[in-house]
Amino acid sequence: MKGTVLEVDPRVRSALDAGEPIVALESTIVAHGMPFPQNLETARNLEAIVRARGATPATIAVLDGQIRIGLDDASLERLARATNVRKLSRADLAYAVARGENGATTVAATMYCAHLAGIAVFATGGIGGVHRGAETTFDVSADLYELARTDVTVVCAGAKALLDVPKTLELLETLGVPVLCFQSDEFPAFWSRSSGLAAPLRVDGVPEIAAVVAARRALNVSGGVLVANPVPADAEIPSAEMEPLIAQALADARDAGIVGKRVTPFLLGRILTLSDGRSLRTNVALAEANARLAAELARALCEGRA
Ligand code: PSU
Ligand code: MN
Repeated sequence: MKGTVLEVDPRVRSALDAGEPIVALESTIVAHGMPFPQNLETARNLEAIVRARGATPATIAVLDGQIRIGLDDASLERLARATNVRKLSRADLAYAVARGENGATTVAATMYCAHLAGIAVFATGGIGGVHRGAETTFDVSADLYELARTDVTVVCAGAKALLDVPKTLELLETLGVPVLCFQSDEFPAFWSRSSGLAAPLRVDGVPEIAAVVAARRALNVSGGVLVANPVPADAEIPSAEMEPLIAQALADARDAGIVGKRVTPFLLGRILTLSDGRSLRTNVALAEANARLAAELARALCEGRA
């Protein structure tokens, strides 16, 4: 079964066989999270950053019903230009495979596929979380539940401030997901370095993160680890500046009757427009910083096992 649906890029295959460091990258950020051509430029840049740090990138997506672990440049471009790509979380993955469709994988689905392929580290922008108003809508991202069950370390810039960040942290704790805040006493809020919420756990160096991952393995604790890496200071948008834009975007989503899977892409798109593109530059900068940190972590984990 694995052989028929998992199509591993030759460069990723050889890195896996040699036990070399690999960093998984998601494709929803390419297909639904950023406009063309910045999405393609960013996707290429993230791969280059991972390579420059001595690891092999593996962007994950579903193309013609095949789960692709690592994309060649033509496939990356196809994904970035396509307009009819399904957003795939855990619930949708097999459906897209069965029908031979194209799909972009969210954090949840990318984690699952990375794990199937034997990849332990994954870099993204922000994770999904508990939406504001979840007490009535029940809108909670499947990303949180995937983190609870799948053994992959996810490097992100925290959870977007348009979510209910305190509830997101509470649920992560309940689900047994360690949240390691990198060089910070606060959990970062994606566009902003601070959320006003204390870091559940703090780490200051890559070897410390690797040690936590190794200790979890030794203790046989299953599930993912979340590393929260604050956006670089020169690219951040302070939360006081973000909050009115978020409020406007949420009101627009409500007025337009946006629900379900469309909520996150809609809000990101509105915020991009309302911030005159500033939020996109921040999004790119934090994704790049996460790719760097993830590559260093992948290397440290490989060295630790050698
Ligand atoms: N954060 C971004 N851009 C994105 C996403 C998050 O800056 O495109 C995507 C990720 O793929 C994440 C998904 O897994 O949104 C969460 O969607 P939902 O809330 O529908 O679970
Ligand atoms: Mn949702």
